[in-house]
Amino acid sequence: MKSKALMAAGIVALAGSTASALTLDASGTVLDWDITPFTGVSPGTETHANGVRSFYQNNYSPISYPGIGNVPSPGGLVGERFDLEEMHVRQQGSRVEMLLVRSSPFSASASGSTFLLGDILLDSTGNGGFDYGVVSQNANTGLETGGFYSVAETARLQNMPGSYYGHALESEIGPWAIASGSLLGQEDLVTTSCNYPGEPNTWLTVFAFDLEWMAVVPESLTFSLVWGCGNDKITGSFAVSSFDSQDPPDQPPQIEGAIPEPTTALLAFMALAGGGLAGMRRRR
Ligand SMILES: [Ca+2]
Ligand SMILES: [Ca+2]
Ligand SMILES: [Ca+2]
Repeated sequence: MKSKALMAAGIVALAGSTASALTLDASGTVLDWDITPFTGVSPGTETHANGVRSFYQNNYSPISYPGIGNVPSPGGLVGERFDLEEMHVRQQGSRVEMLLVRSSPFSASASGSTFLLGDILLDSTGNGGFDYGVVSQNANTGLETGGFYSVAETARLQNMPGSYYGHALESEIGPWAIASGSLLGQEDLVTTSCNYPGEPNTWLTVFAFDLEWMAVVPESLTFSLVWGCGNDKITGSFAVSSFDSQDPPDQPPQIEGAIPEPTTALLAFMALAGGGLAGMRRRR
């Protein structure tokens, strides 16, 4: 027990303002999440035994585009470029993390335009409006990458050739980014890429925020994320669990037995080795 405590302390000492690990094994399984992309039924949702709620929307769009239906616009190989494929959400204490799986990094081009991956927009009251959000990239509207904002104003889709800006579908697609708001907290994003069978060049990013940054902890959160062109959207709702608000935000929640020992040991080894873990934050 003593050595375990020391290892945990070592990991915490490395903690910065970054999201959790994004380490994949040879089969592309995200170790810290026990999630293997492209193994769920799409479209569909599933809550895993470890509490991770998964929204599978690979090769699917909740928007029915003219002529092609519920697939990323403009369909085919070019539509795949904008495919927002999976969203996995979990809560550990007051901390919420979202793992996004998609076909392009933070920008993709079509019709001579470069489109940007939108911000994560959160509806905390279930009325369809967006109250909070996490900024995907400063390039969107100039806000802090990884910043958690209360939303004053949202931004419409990018007004460029190839975009659904001004199209009859724009309101259904919804806003693209946070235009203005108040910065409540910040986490670095963690991103990696991997080739999966039939889905090469897949990008994975973990976004994170703390529920205690919000004025009122909601009962549920609806996540929404679109590309600047509106060519795909991923959305889903997550039920928020109660937690001990006495936990200091920087203290990892004590979830006995929730984490398999080999994972902890591996992470401790990696932390000691110092390999690329400057940005790693453990919330054990
Ligand atoms: Ca796909
Ligand atoms: Ca999709
Ligand atoms: Ca893909």
